[in-house]
Amino acid sequence: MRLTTKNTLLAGVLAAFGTTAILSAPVLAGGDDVVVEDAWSRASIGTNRPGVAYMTIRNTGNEAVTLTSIRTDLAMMPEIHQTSTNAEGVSSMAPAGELEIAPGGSVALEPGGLHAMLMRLQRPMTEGESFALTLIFADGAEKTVNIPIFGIAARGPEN
Ligand SMILES: [Cu+2]
Repeated sequence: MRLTTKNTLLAGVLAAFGTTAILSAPVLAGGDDVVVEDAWSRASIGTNRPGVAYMTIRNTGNEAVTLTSIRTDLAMMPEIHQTSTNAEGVSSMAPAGELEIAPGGSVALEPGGLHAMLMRLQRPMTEGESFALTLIFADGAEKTVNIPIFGIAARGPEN
């Protein structure tokens, strides 16, 4: 009986908003519109040093998406970092903050630039294995990708 009442109420709400409004409502569009390409990472030596992962994150939707954080069982403190090089040629890195990706745009995490820093590794990153990493967007959407682990000297996704 309760279910019937609830369904009747829902039907009323749907009717009130109209079909068009329902169809165009972006329900957690961030995750569905995001495509991740060329994800890769390098093997680590033990767990004392942070790991790193790279990928291209593409927004195929019609609205900007904002990547706010990342999560993985592999590391307790995963974070998007930006590497920059100063006038003296000394490079350093810092948290990149939120990354907005325009409709049809993409952001590349690659050596020397943005990267997923995997701090406080929970286990070594072993060549030939892979791990899951979840991208978390401002609207609450999540996208989990499987990232292959290449050799310790790998330089790109083709390794
Ligand atoms: Cu870093």
